[in-house]
Parts: sequence; structure tokens; C-alpha cells
Amino acid sequence: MKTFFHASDIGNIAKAIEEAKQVKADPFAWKSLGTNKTIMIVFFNSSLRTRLSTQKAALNLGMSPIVLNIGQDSWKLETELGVVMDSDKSEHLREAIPVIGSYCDIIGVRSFSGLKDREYDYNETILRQFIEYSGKPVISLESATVHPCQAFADLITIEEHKKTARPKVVMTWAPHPKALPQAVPNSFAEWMNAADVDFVITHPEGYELDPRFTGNAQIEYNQMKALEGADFVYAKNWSCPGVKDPSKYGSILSKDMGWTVDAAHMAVTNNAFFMHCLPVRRNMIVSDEVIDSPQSLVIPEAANRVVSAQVVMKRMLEEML
Ligand code: AN0
Ligand code: CP
Repeated sequence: MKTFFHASDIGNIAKAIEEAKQVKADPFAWKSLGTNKTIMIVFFNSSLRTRLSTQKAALNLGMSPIVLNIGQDSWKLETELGVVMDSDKSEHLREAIPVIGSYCDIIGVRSFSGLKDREYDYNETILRQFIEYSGKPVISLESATVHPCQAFADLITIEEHKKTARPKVVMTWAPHPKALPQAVPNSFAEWMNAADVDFVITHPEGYELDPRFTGNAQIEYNQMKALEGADFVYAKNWSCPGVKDPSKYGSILSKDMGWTVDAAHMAVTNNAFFMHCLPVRRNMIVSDEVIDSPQSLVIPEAANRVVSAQVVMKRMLEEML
């Protein structure tokens, strides 16, 4: 695996889930794989879970993690090609990436979408430069369009808690005060399409995600109808993906608090589990009552971020043997 970006990069999903179970049962069993290996974990944006779980996964594999916060620990980096560098950005990605690559064996990158230029974001302009110029395997730790470590952890969590062979999983949009990326819902849709689940997406009109991630997933605009009989409710806010109207890309089309997942929403489900990738805005995305209920999986879901990251790095290290 040279890049971890799409669900297809992990290959057979059932095999990946089986490997995740093995890693979770015996996290230190592959400790010699990472001896004398280094992962550089590069952050252009804030993080709690990704920052900690990626380092923990590396340590479990015997690998040394180095964390770099761009603009705080490093020079501010220019990411646009062909510009006159007369702003406050002292160094270009074009030099910084091969330098970073020369110090490590694997690179993890967090670089959120800017939500201004759809083409720039949806071409994964920054992540692609890391892939092209580093010469090292690259893991997306939420880049412009995807968050595969999160979606893999979500799938592991669903596998651990499902009560039927083919559970109904509903991803619902929920309100948020700030414009957020589409990376989490894009990857969740992609991974649910690859998994053996009955997958439904619900959101207000205008929030249609890019079909290259949602594929043939069912879309139901009536949230209550979508939630009926759900076994898992996956809440997330995202800004306008601009599929139907590119001029609205990254904007907030609704703050309708009727979409906040509360007890009335959960009442129509099949006693569903509640999921969210975190960080979550309480009483915007989900009511206190639901997130604090025994059906909430947000903490085990976050804990599984170590497992998903470890499976990915383990595969990359095995290919270096
Ligand atoms: C980010 C997002 O929605 O993409 C990160 C989620 C893992 N969330 C926020 O910025 C609040
Ligand atoms: N879920 C997730 O990626 O969290 P962080 O943004 O805190 O890393």
C-alpha cells in the first residue's frame, strides 16, 4: 500500500476487518516491524484523536513518530504552485515535502479542504504533492476530500456492535455553526458502500455529496423516514459540496435545529447505536441525552482510531520487509 486514501487502497474489506480484530487483540505482536522506522505526522490543522491515535499506533508497532505542526513548529508553507512568494509564507511545499520525506519512512498528512476552490480541494492538490514529491508511502489523516482512518475505525466499530448480519446504517446531516469539510461523510459513504450494510444518507436539499463517494447509496430527504428501523445512526455536519451548484461550494445552506439528533429521532430507530467521529458540538449535532446514553459509541469509535491506523501502518511496514 503506497497510499492510504480510498477504501479500495485497503483491498478486501472482510480481510481488513479480520486483521483489525487481530491487531486489537494483540497490539504489540508486530513490535519488531517498526524497529528503526520513523513516521512523520504532519498537521496543517488542529487535531486531538488523529494526533494521539496515530502516534500510539506507531509506538505499538515499534516505530518512532515525529509530529510537525505546520506554521507553528515550522515555517509557514506556500502550497500554491507558480506564485511569487512575497507573502508571509517562507518556504514552498515543493522543497518542504522532499525534505520531510528524507527524514522518515511513512508520512501522515492532515490538510483540510479550504472550502473556497472546489477544483483545488477535489483534486487533493496538497496530498497529491506529498505523494508525488516525498517518495514515501502517504496516509491521509483527513485531507481535502477524505478521512479514511476515521471511516475504517467507524467500520470496525459497526462490526463490533452489529446484531444482524446486514445492519441498517443511516448517515444523517446535522446542523453546525461553522462550515465544515465533506471529507468525513465522503469517506464514510465510500466505506459503507464497500461494506455489507444497508446504507442510507439523509440531508436537506442542496447537501448532495459527490457521487464518486456516494455511488449508488440511497438518499432520503425525509430525515425521520430515513431513520426508521436504523441499527446505527451516524451524525455529521458538512457544508455544501457544490455538486448541483458549484457557486455554493463550502457554504452553509441550513442551520435547521430540527435535524439535531435527539431522543425523538432515536425513538423511530431499531434502538440504534449513535455514532460521531468527534469533535462534536453538543445540542447542535446531538442532544446531551443521546450522546450520554448507553447507545452512544463515540468513545469506542475514537478508541478504534488506534486500530485502524495500526492496520494501515502495519501493511505499509510489511511491504518494506
Ligand atoms: C472537522 C471536519 O468536520 O472535517 C474534523 C473532523 C474529524 N471538524 C471540525 O473542524 C469541527
Ligand atoms: N475524528 C478526528 O479525526 O478527530 P481529530 O480532528 O481530533 O483528530
